[in-house]
Amino acid sequence: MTPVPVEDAAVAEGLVRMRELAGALSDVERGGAGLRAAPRPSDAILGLVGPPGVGKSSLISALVRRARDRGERVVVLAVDPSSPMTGGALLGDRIRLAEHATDPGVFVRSFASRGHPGGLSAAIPAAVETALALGWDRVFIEPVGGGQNDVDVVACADHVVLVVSPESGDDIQALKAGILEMVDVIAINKADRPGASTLRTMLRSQWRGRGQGSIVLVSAADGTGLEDLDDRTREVGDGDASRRDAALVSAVLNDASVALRASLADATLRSAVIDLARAGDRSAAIRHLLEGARHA
Ligand SMILES: Nc1nc2c(ncn2[C@@H]2O[C@H](COP(=O)(O)OP(=O)(O)OP(=O)(O)O)[C@@H](O)[C@H]2O)c(=O)[nH]1
Ligand SMILES: [Mg+2]
Repeated sequence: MTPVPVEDAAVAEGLVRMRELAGALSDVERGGAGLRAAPRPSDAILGLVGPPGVGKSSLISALVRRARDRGERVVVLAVDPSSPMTGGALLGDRIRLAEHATDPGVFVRSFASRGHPGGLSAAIPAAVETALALGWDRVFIEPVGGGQNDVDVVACADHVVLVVSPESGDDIQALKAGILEMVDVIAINKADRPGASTLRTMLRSQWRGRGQGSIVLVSAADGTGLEDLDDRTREVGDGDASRRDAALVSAVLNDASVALRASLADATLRSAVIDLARAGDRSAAIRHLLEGARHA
């Protein structure tokens, strides 16, 4: 291989750090435990969740720009549920983040859950901790495909922003139940388009129990509100433990359901569970299933 010429030592050091992180993340992706960060700031991990096309990647790109201006080294993880349907979305993420492609202080990785023993909820924290342990300052996470991925991201992020846009009215109704209670800030992106303030009014009434100031109007396109959003996502506080606990419980329940479903691949267990359920004894069926899964 021809050596890559680099103009100065700082760039060379940056490339070495990138390679180190790339290798460590590949290890995590293969099911490795990863590294554990020493005590770290409680605002290092930012998750951006929300319906497709609302501008999550564009906002991340803008927030990355601000972080770079502060001298922080940044990792962006696009979390891929490994469905063939998401190929286009990941390509879109790459394009949105292209302005940072030659910056050795920005590492972008699409993180696939395929084959990971614990599913996404185990892979994401390991990847994030590994990045922080290797000295990267901030991690942005964008789940692709929503649903359970959103919850898994909420469970490991210090701050979570729900991104919506004036066009996403229907998608907001369809958000995974409870996700609204799990986010710290709602960013209404594309505020340069009509309908943003109407949406804010609607969300204010829907999003009870939170400070109304936590709904911000932003535009990744013209820069409106970015400073405000950046400040809110870096406010160091105690963190909302209840929010994270709720997401963790939801993530564990999801993993449990995946594991129970997998254990039903055993034909004997499956027919025993069906027999009990058919006989009307649902709780016996559940007990039998749990017991069977434990020995699987
Ligand atoms: N008008 C306007 N368009 C925007 C803004 N932010 C993003 N867009 C556009 O919205 C489209 C989707 O942006 P992305 O950043 O890819 O959105 P996303 O939420 O990451 O999309 P997925 O990853 O596919 O779910 C792109 O065409 C962007 O150029 C904004 O503030 N204003
Ligand atoms: Mg995106």
